[in-house]
Amino acid sequence: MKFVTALLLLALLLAAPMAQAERIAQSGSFTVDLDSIDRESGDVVLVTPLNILQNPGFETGELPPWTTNNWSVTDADAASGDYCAEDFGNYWIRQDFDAIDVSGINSITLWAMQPEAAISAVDLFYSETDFDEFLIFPVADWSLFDVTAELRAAGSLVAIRVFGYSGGPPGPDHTLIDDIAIDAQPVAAYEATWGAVKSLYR
Ligand SMILES: [Ca+2]
Repeated sequence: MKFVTALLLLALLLAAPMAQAERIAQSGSFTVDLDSIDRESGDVVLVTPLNILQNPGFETGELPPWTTNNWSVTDADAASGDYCAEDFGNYWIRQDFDAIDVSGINSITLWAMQPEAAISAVDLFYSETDFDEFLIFPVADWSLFDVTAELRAAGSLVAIRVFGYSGGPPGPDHTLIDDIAIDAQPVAAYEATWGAVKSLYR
């Protein structure tokens, strides 16, 4: 009996966060909290996109709002879409954003590739001057790096910065990145009343 109770408790503990994470769904340009759907009236709560970064996959074909001291956008070898960002040398690319409390951040991920399989430093900023720097190790194929564990337990994140590298093997010191994502808790944006629209057709 105790064993069954413990199993049930474990199942509940495991299911609770997963259920929460799975209740947000995307369809076309809509992101919706599934628990908010009123199937009678058609009312639903739309939520903001999860990624707080702008131009995360460089699909504008330009860098802004990313800033840099040498990176550029290229339409060769993108991880997804048509564009990615590339650099030759130990230079940085950075995006600043409205401060977000770390408790609201679900994950921080990026795609990276280096033909020479070298190193890439990543900085997470908590103020203009306060940041943590750590390394990821890109290889010659596009790979997904999850750096969520590098996030501090408390504080507010204000920027992310990624470096290329110089030195090592004799070839070009080439770094490419794409689809950088700081996924945050969705925030209810507004309530759409599709019921009112539907009633026009009855
Ligand atoms: Ca892209």
